[in-house]
Amino acid sequence: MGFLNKLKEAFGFSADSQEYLNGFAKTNAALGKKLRYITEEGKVDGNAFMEELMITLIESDMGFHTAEKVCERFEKKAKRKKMDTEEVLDLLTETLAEIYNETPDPEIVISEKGPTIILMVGVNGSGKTTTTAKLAWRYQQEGKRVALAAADTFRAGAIEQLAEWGERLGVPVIKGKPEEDPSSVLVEACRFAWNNSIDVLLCDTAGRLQNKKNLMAELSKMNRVCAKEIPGAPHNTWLVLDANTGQNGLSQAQLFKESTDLNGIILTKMDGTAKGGIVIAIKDQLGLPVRYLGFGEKKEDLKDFDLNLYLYSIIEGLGDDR
Ligand SMILES: Nc1nc2c(ncn2[C@@H]2O[C@H](COP(=O)(O)OP(=O)(O)OP(=O)(O)O)[C@@H](O)[C@H]2O)c(=O)[nH]1
Ligand SMILES: [Mg+2]
Repeated sequence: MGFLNKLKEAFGFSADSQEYLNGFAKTNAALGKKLRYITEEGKVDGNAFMEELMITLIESDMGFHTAEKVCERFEKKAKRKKMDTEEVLDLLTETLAEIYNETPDPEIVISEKGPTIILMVGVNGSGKTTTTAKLAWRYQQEGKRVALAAADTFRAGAIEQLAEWGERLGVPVIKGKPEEDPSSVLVEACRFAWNNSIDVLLCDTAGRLQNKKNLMAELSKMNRVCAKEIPGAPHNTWLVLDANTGQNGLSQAQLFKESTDLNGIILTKMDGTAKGGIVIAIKDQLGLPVRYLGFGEKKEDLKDFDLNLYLYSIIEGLGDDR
């Protein structure tokens, strides 16, 4: 059985299949459908095909280095065999999976004793606050006791934005005052979580643009105060990235990675972009796992990242024009 057929089976059984198909429709048009077109029309011979493949991968935002790696691996596996469209797409999908799986994704850290603290970081407008709320809802669905820390004391209206979500979801929100030191909000939130047997404390932070030195100083202070309150905290620090920012997002991720101990990426606004290739670039270039994908603005629109669903959606997609 071909690789894509195996994925198709997994796909049929998943509850998230439709969201993935819709969310990745644009990437599928720019990547899977385009490659199908190139191979079906017999427009290209070996070298020209490799060039087209490289361009298509770069256009899907896989970035130059990762795209080059994919092409090299693909060429090596193909061994100049004449392949039909299905075989080309099959081999390509297998190559992408191999590159993603080169380093295993570590598990999400759950605190053994006391609340699990999750810090949400990222530049402004990336979707931190919305994603914090979506995660709160997800953990609630799992029967966990959740609290939120509104540690964005920088942007006007940020505290109210999170407080509104808290009210809608029925989740307590520990609020700071505008311009208060975000670290002092975190201390208060950690104490609240500890004293109220909270399972998961999600901390929304400010998305101000800053240089590496200031970012490092702010994040290391937040880390220090959390660790003082709760052993091992923050247990997870997740970078929220707007998928539309593409390669620019990758440099943002690099800056955050150098500034703090990131252990996951959340890609938001996947629903509006053809740049789905960024997932492979992030894993390949930064070695960081993609934890969740944001497919919309509602609380239900956050899905676990699943490599099989992702690959099937970007390469095969809805298949409606076949
Ligand atoms: N379509 C879509 N919109 C999203 C998604 N995630 C967030 N948004 C929207 O993006 C906008 C910014 O989201 P916020 O959650 O406020 O972003 P933020 O990172 O907290 O922004 P700052 O607090 O200013 O740093 C809002 O209008 C959200 O509704 C997503 O997955 N898909
Ligand atoms: Mg925010």
